Amino acid sequence: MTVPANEIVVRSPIDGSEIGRVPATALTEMPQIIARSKAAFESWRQVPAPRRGELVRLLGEELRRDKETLAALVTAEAGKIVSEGLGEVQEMIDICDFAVGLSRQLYGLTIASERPGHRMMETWHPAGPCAVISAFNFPVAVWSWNAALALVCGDPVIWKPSEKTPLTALATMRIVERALARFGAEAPAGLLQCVIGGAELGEALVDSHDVPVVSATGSTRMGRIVGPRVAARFGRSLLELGGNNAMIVTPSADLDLAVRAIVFAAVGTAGQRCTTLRRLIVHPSIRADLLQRLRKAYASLPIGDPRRAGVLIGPLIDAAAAERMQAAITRARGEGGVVFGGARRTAEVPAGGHYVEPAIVEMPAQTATVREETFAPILYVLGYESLSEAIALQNDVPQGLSSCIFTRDLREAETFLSAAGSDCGIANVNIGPSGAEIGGAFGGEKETGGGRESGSDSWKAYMRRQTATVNYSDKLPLAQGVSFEI
Ligand code: UN1
Repeated sequence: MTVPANEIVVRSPIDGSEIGRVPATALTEMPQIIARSKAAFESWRQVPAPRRGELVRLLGEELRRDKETLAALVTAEAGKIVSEGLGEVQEMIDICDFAVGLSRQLYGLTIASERPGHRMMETWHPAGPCAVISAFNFPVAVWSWNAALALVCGDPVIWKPSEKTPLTALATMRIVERALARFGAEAPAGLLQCVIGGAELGEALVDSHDVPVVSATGSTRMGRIVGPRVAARFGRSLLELGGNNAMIVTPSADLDLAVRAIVFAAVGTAGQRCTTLRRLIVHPSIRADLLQRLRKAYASLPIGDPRRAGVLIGPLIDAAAAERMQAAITRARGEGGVVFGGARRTAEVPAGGHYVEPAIVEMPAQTATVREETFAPILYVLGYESLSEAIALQNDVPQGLSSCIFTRDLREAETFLSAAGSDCGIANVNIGPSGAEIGGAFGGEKETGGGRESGSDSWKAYMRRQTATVNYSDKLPLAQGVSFEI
C-alpha cells in the first residue's frame, strides 16, 4: 500500500509491525506554530510562577492516572521492557513534582551595592519559546525534563520528538490536554505544541529568532549542526549528546555489587541510553574473576519480547542500529579485540525485530572504535595499573557524560570525584553510570554538549537573568568612584 507523503508509518521495534500512522507537520506550518508560541509567551510570562506550577501539578496527576498506558506505549514504540517503560513515565512524574516546588523557588540574589542608598538585585525572567528536540530512546521523559521546567519558568514549548516515536509524543499531548482543560483559561493556546516529522522541522526551530532556547538530545553529529546554528543567531542551546561512559573497578571493589551495576548499565535498554556503560577499566588483580562472573551473567540474560515478564533485553530500535553494532564489533576485532557474545538473536524472539546478544569485548588499548559511541550493548574492557592511569583512560575520549568508580577505598573514591578526577558531568561511586535521578543536573562535557537539564539549578537555562540597581537616595554617585560633574 502506498503511504501519502504527509504520513509517517510507525513500526514497533518488537516485531516490525505497523502500530500506527500519523500525519506529519508540513514545513510550511512552522512559521505559524512558532508565532502561536510567541503569542502564548506574551500572556504566560505574566501568570505568577506558583500558578504556572499548578498546571505542572495537574500534568503530574494526569500522568499518574495514565502511567501504565503510556508506559505500555513506550514499550511498543521504543521497545523498552515493561519496568523501564514504567520507569520512564515515573521520571516524568518526578520532574513534575520537582517543578511544582521549583515554581515557588525561582530565586534571585540581592547584592551589596558599593554605593550608598542603592540596592542591587538579580531577577530571573521567562526566556521565551523553547524548542525541545528529543530522541527515540527516552521518547517522553526528556520532553518532560524540559517542558516541566520551561512551563514553571514561563516559557511555551514546541516539541519535536524523534520520527521513530511520534505515538508516545501524541499520547503525551493528549494527557497534556487533560491537564490544560482542568487548569482553565489562563493557559494560552499554543502553550504546548508538538510537531511531527524529520530534521527539516527541527531546523526551522533551530534557525528561528523567535525561539530563544533550543534543547536538543541526540547524536554528537546532530549537536554539531544545532549548536553553531543556534549560536549564529545568539540563541541558547542546551545540548545532550553522546556518551562513552566508563566504570573503573578497583581491587577493593565489592564485586557482587559491581557485577549487578555493570549488567544493568551495559545491557539495560539494550544499550540504548546515552548513559549506558560502554567501557570497563579493570585492575588486573580482579580482572579474571570479574570477567568470569560477567560472562556467566551475560550467558543467561533473557532476550526477547520486552512485554514478556522476565525479559531484560528487548530489541534494538531498527535494522540500522543492529548493523552498526555488528560493524563496530568487526572493527574492534580488527583492532585486536577479543569478543564474547554480540551475535544477532533470531531464536525465541519475535520475528521482524532486531534482537542481539550483548557483547563484551576485551581490547588491547583504547582504540578508535572504543572512543566512539555505538548505540548498542557493547562493553569494551580495558586494563590499568595505577588509579591515575585509570582516570586518564576514562577521560581520554571525546565524550564526557557519565562515569563511575567501584571501590571501598576512600582515597580512590575522593580522587575520582576531585578536580583531577573524572571530567564528566556525572561521576558516581559504587553506582553505575546510568539511571540518574531527576534531582541532579543531568548532562555532560566535551562532545556531550555541555547542557544541563532536569534538577538542581538547570531551570536557569530557561530564563533570562536581569541585574537591577535601584537608587533610593537623593544623590547620584557613580560606581568605581568616577566623577562626572556637569
Ligand atoms: C538518555 O539516555 O537520553 O540517567 C537519558 C539515565 C536516565 C536518562 C537517560 N535517567 O539513564
